[in-house]
Amino acid sequence: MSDRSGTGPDLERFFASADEARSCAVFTGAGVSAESGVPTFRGKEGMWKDFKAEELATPEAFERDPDRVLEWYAWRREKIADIEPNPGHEALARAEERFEEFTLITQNIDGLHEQAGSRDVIELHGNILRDRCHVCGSRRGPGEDGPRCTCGGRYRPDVVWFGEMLPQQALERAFQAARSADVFLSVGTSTLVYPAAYLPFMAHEAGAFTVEVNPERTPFSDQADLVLRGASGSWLPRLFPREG
Ligand code: BJW
Ligand code: ZN
Repeated sequence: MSDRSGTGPDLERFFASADEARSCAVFTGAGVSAESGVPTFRGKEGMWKDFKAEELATPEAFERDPDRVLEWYAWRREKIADIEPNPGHEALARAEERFEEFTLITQNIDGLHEQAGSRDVIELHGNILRDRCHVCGSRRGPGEDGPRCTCGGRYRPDVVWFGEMLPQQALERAFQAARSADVFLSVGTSTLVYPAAYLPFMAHEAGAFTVEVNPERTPFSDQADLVLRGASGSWLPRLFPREG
């Protein structure tokens, strides 16, 4: 048995649903990495309080001033290089073992879920550690250098900018997981950026027991079956304790 002491009636509702559940899907945003020291996009501490998201994370910005955009990503890669997963990421890596079917869907581009040991992560917005050619789309991993691809196009981070399509297979798998989940958690996301933000609503619509973990209200808060206000690094280890 795992340790469920000190949980209270709210968490009992989660455990009752989780015990019955065959499938669980978890949807994460920048908030899960906040306690690792990665700034979020929006809100008080957001890294974009000095930049507008829409100003730098767009193909138009890159076409207008690639050096400026690449400089911003270089700065962010540097920031991410030294950080470690936190207890929230670790709890989600453990959660894989608890359900017959488990799907982790992230909007994050920092690779921290994989680093914490999650094995099958659906990355909806790409990964900052890879590059891809802005013209032909060919990808390259970390360590490969030079601004241009053999086709002559410029390399850019392999992430999804505003106005760009999400990777289609990843999005389809995520929609399918949200529709078929018995339990669905939405963690650390402002739930403002679409199409990813459809996921919790789809899960709710399809009848999942839905949980929101976030210190702040979001557009999904009113529909969630259970709202846990606070940091994911403290809630997730209580939802998915170490077996002991
Ligand atoms: C904590 C915490 C702690 C703090 N513990 N929690 C309707 C339908 C479809 C599309 C649209 C639509 N309306 C508009 C659109 C277009 C647009 C969009 O959604 N705009 C909205 C802003 C209105 N979407 C797109 O353009 C998407 N593409 C697309 O739709 O293609 C089809 C199309 C093409 C052309 C025209 C129209 C359609 C692409 C979206 C790509 C988003 N990319 C980014 C950048 C990635 C690269 C990079 O990192 O540089 O992805 S933007 C940024 O936002 C990033 C994030 O993944 C994403 C979501 O943010 P997230 O993760 O929720 O972070 P925050 O900061 O917003 O929130 C953090 C939360 O954590 C807060 O709630 C805190 O309270 C909480 N928190 N500490 C737990 N310790
Ligand atoms: Zn190319």
